[in-house]
Amino acid sequence: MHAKRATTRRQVLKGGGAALVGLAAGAGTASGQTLRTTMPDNLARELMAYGRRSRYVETGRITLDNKVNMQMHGDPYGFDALTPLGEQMGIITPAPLHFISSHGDPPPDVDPAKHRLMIHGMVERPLVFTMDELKRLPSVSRINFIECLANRPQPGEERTLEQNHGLIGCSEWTGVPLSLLLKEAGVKNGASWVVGESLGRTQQARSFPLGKAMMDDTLVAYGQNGEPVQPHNGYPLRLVIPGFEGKFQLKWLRGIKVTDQPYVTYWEHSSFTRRERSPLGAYWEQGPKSVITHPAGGQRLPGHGYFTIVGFAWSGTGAVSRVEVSTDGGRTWQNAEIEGPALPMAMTRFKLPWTWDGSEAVLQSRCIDERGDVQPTPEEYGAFWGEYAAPHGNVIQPWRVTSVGRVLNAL
Ligand SMILES: Nc1nc2c(c(=O)[nH]1)N[C@H]1C(S)=C(S)[C@@H](COP(=O)(O)O)O[C@H]1N2
Ligand SMILES: [Mo]
Repeated sequence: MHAKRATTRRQVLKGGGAALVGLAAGAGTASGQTLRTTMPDNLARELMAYGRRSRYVETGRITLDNKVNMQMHGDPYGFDALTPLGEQMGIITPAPLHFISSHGDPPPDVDPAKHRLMIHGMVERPLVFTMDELKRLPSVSRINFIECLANRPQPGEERTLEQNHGLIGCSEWTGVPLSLLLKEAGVKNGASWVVGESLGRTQQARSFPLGKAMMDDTLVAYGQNGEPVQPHNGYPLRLVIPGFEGKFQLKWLRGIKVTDQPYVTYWEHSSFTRRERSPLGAYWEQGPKSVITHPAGGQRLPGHGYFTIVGFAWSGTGAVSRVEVSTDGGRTWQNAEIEGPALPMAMTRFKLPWTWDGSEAVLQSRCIDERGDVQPTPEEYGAFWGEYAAPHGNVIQPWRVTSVGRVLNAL
């Protein structure tokens, strides 16, 4: 058993792994590492009831100040923070690192014992649920991304990966299908929309089509990655509407009103609407999109040689079927390898080995989803939407690696 493993490793280093030579520090120099060391006792105890990261890990969300919020949403009172995408491993965004996009006010401070969800409006039997009652119903767990529609890459050499793409996160959400609650309440004939209503100082509401609410993927979620949804992400209850723009996925959910028209509430039209293409200005589903997260804008390569290009792809209409990567500014494209599952409406990880020869290079990726939709170039996108800064900037993101290893936004 041991002998076999050793052979395999030797083969890798000798054969296909030739490119890797020069990466490792060299045998016999596990430099600086102390073998017999322990964490202080009290720290070790502290980490037992509820774990924390190693004290050497400092990855954090990139919080945006109110000036940026003012520019982004015209809202000086919002709470917004970006997912540190460049540090994410695998497809799940740890809940403490999931981006935050909140308008108007901080999260409400909700006692779950007092929380209620009301299903009302055009229904036969209005219903009120406690959290305990919701948890008694059959639950569903699903891995889905949530992306803010303001997540669009913008030009500017210095713009980083996170500045252009950090308003996305992917969690395993656990809850009850909204359709189950609506069926229980009995939707009346003529109903066509639902309006989600939230707690909080500004008591925001969002309208979305009843058709999506009745699909079994729309959840009233109380769980995020195996524990209660975090306060900034909607504790104790939020809507998860897979594939739809983030703005619909209401946090701190307290009501679902069934109606025969969209309400176009203040928070729906103030910072989100573009009336050119649809009356609500909504595009609903996020288009096929991808981004290389290493090497990516704001990063620096330590020197030439072997690298693994990694990134994420996703689509609001289903699963990612293929990701192509170009390392020569879009002249040629190669199929990237999908790492881990490619789930519908979930972040999907891709990778491609790359040896950087030290000369300037432009790296980019494009996503093809299961419907066959292809992530557009900025030119294709502009031709369709009429303006580059239209909603859903799902354009291809090129990164330029300079000869000294700086990685710059090449849009
Ligand atoms: N009640 C309430 N729900 C809300 C918002 C809000 O400001 N208030 N922001 C919306 C927007 S614009 C987005 S992009 C998503 C972001 O979800 P997250 O903060 O959990 O990442 O929540 C949506 N739900
Ligand atoms: Mo958002």
